[in-house]
Amino acid sequence: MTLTLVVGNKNYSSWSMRPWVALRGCGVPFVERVVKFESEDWKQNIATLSPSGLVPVLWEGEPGTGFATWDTLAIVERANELFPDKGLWPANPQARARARSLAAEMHSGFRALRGAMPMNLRGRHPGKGMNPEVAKDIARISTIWTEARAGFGKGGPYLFGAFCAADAFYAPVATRFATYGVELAGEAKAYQLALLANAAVKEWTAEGLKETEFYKDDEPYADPPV
Ligand SMILES: N[C@@H](CCC(=O)N[C@@H](CS)C(=O)NCC(=O)O)C(=O)O
Repeated sequence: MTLTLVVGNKNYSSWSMRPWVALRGCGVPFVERVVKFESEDWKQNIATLSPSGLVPVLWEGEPGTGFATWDTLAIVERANELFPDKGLWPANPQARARARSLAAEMHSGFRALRGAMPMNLRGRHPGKGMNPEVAKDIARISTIWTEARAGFGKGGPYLFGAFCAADAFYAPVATRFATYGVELAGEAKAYQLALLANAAVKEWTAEGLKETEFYKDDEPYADPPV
C-alpha cells in the first residue's frame, strides 16, 4: 500500500516539514504530493486531498479516495503504527513519553515564536521578530533540548540519541533560528547544528530553497520581489 504525504510549500510550510522529515529521517517509504498555497492546483484539489482543508495529510492508497490521516501528530502516530520498527519514537518507555511531550509542546505551543518568526528557509532576517515573549519561547526550547540531550541523548547527536519524530518537530525551529539569527549556546547550539546537518532536513531545505513563490503573510520582514 503506497503512502502519500500531501504537503505545502517547502520554503514556508513548517507543519508540512515535520512529518515529511520524520518519515524520511526514519526511513518510512512514502511519495509526496506538493500542493502550493494559493495555486490553481490548491484551489482545484485541496478539498479532495485534505479533509481539513489544510496540509499535511497522509493517504494510505489513492490520495482522495484512500484512507486519510491529517494533522502532524496524528500522521506521525499513524506512521508509527504502520511501521513500528522504524524508530519514529524511542524504544525506551520513558524516553518515548518524553519525546511525545516535546513533540506535543511544539504542536500546541510556542505561539509567540511561530507568529513573529514564521518559517522561511531562504529568508535571512537577523534580529527581526525578537520580543520578550519570543525570548521566553526560545529559552524554554533551549532548556528542553538541553535536558533531553542530557537525560536521553547519549546514543547519538539528537534529542533521544537516534533521530526520532521529536527531532523532526523541532526541525522548523532550528531553521527559524538560522533565518532570524537567533544564537544559542552550549548543548542547545550543538543540537541545532546536528539537526540542520540531518540528511532529511537538508533534503527538504534544498528543495525549499528552489521555490520562488512569495507570500506576504509569511514574509513580515520583506517586500515582494519586483
Ligand atoms: N495543526 C495542523 C496545522 C496545519 C496547518 O495549519 N497547515 C497550514 C500550512 S503550514 C495550511 O494548510 N494552511 C492553508 C490554509 O490555511 O489555507 C497540523 O499539525 O497539521
